[in-house]
Amino acid sequence: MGEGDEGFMRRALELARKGWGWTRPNPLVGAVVVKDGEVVGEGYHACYGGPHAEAVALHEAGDRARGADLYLNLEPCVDFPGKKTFPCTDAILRAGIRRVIVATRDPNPCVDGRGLARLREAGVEVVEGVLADEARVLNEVFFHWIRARTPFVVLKLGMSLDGKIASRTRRSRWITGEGSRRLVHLFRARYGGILVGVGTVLADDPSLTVRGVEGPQPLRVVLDSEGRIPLGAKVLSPGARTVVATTERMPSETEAQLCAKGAEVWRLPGEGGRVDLRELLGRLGEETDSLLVEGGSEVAWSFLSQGLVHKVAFFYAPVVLGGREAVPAVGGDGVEDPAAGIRVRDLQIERVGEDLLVTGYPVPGVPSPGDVA
Ligand code: AOF
Ligand code: ZN
Repeated sequence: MGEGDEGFMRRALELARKGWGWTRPNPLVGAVVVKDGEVVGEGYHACYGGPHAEAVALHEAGDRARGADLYLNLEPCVDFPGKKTFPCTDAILRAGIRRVIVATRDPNPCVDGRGLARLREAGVEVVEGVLADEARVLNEVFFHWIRARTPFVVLKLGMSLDGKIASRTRRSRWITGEGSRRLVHLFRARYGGILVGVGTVLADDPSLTVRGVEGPQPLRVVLDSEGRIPLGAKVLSPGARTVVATTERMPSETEAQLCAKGAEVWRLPGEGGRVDLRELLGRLGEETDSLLVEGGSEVAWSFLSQGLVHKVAFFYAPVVLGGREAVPAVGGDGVEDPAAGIRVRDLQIERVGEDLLVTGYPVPGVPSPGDVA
């Protein structure tokens, strides 16, 4: 590994982040061309269907790319059926790059090492694994979706310090602060879909749109197995697509009314009268790469207990609500034995204004019998 490799890779990651929200289901990719220790070209993948990071950076570098080093947070692509752009591996060879430094391989089964192999065969020096962990976290959505073809699921909950998402009067506004709410809008722009249970629609009437930050509007999804969603709900307002995920229990009249309001009704198989979440995720995976689950507490437990959450983002406000009738962040039956609790790995803590944001990755363990909702 050369001296400045990490520094230039850090720059590639920084550039990649500029595509935040616009590239899905493509990854975030940044590229830096370095000649004699100096940056001569930079680029990033700015939007889905647009030029790849390498193409932009090599174009900027022009002739100076000959004999230069190229830093990439992701392995360059090769050709495959249905591809929208010229393969970057070929562009790199044509430009006469001498050394390619990548953070990670591209897990796309159509690429998966072929890009690097091709470069090596052509005599280009390839270095792998520089800032690999950072690069994998940056593209955790892509790394999941491209292989599983189901959305990467993030469970986001805003709660009091004592873990309540609503007081005993069911009121939930506003427990977390301004900074947290802003960050939630950034999340909504980053992830392709937002899901809530109909209970949340009835209690809070959220519109589930992105406001105050740059980004595309996510697909709004309401879990509503019986069709209780009010026709005047804000989530049905124009401005973003809305899917109401339901079962055969929704009256066809309700379905017709919802469709007339522009919503899409998905009738899915039921599990004990509730929408089968695996079926829902399978179908959502055809529409988007990621899903932000925003509650409420029953929905949170349903996803968690079935091992369907990839990442949690819990916001804690510096306030205690108390009350045995208050709404806990995660409801359902919970586990009987604390040893059967859902472990969360790689916890990270951040301050967001006065609040704390805790993120981590639930470990897909096997819950003991009787502990599954
Ligand atoms: C790169 N550089 O900037 C990106 C890559 O349909 P296309 O042509 O846009 O190709 C999409 C695939 O290319 C995507 O699934 C992923 O494997 C890779 N993304 N590769 O070399 C980039 N965005
Ligand atoms: Zn490419």
